Amino acid sequence: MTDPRDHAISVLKENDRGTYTVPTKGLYPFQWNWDSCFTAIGQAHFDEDRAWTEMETLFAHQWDDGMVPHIIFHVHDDGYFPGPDVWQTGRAVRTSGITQPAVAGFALKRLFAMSKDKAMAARRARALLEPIHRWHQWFYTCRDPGAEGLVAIIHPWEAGRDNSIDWDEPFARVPTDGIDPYVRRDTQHADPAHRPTKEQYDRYLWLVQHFRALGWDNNKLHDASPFQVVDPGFNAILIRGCADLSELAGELGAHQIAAANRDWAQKGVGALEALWSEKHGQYLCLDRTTGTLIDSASIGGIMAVIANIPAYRAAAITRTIASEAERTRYVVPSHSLDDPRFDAKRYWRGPVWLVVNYLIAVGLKAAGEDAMAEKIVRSSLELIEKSGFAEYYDPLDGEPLGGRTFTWTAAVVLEFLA
Ligand code: 9WN
Repeated sequence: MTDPRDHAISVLKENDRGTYTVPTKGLYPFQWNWDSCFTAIGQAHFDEDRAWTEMETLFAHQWDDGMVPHIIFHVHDDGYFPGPDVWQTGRAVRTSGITQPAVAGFALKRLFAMSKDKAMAARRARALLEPIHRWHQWFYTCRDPGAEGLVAIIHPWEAGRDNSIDWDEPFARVPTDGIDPYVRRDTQHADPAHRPTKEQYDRYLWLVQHFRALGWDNNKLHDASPFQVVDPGFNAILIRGCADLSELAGELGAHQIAAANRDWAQKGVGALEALWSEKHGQYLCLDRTTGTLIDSASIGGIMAVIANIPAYRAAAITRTIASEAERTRYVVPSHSLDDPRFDAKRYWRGPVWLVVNYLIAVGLKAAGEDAMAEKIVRSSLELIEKSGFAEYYDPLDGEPLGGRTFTWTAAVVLEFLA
């Protein structure tokens, strides 16, 4: 194999479409929200200007209400389903109608910290402060109507962990009647045994049609959704995004943005406590429609270390990862091996995702858990040496799974090597 750094850069360049980057050719031919934020961090290692452009393109497609969509369909491509004709969100440049984890605040601060051209960075960062702030505000207005300090996702695709075991219970309440006939494309690019099931796709589609019938009106969608889940990982990313945006805004003189985001971050960290499970040694998802914690120990409750959680919580999470590591060759599996539903090869039900490893390693390092952070970085680099820049990997044997030549995998490898 060529030098991993050179290889990672070549993957990012291969998937670069000029002003945005596709996650991988074929399987995902458009721009995805959280992928783009990680991509920008990767690009900042070799092309600062291009890194800022990646973020700017994403925010150029922000909705008027503040939402930043999970997919931007810049070009026509039948290779992906569901495409813009299914979403029908009525935007000039077509987009999906749901969002994804709010990595942007974290990415912005990281880009600014890495920048060599500080004058350019300050100018471009300043222009992004307000849009990112508006997105955070949208979350706390539209997805936290009870002002609890935690937001709900209303579709599994929003979490970015599409078929996680976390959703099995609440997802069972989503009907499948009346969905339009459809043909999946993902299973033509990747092994169907490593992707979500047809039953899950039926429910994904039912929710899309339901929201579409409500005209994608975010004043209505949360309450009208039969699926409302408070995911600790999703919230932790948002909380970290608020904290980072607050710091950077303060540094750049945007004091109102700094204050509002500091408040959201503080309230969010406090509210996360209600999701802690002593039994599992990690956070769990909350089903907002029933008010109960979901008994499912996934990576969602581990990547919560990216928020500034108390050190004793980070220490407990480290012990939980260590216990999983005794039974897997590579860390961190996306679901606990204690759970009979664990599946080493099926997407978010067991495989290792390097982008999640990155968030966990960053969080653990900040909490002083250096040894585990380093173990995660080592394991990640072993995976790319053995199996290349895959979308995800079997934690037991390291088999590469899903798409190949994968953008965000390459992006975080540049961070691991830095
Ligand atoms: C649906 C692009 C995206 C990631 C998600 C991942 C997968 C899409 C899909 O690919 O989701 O958004 O069609 O499977 O689950 O996290 O952003 O890489």
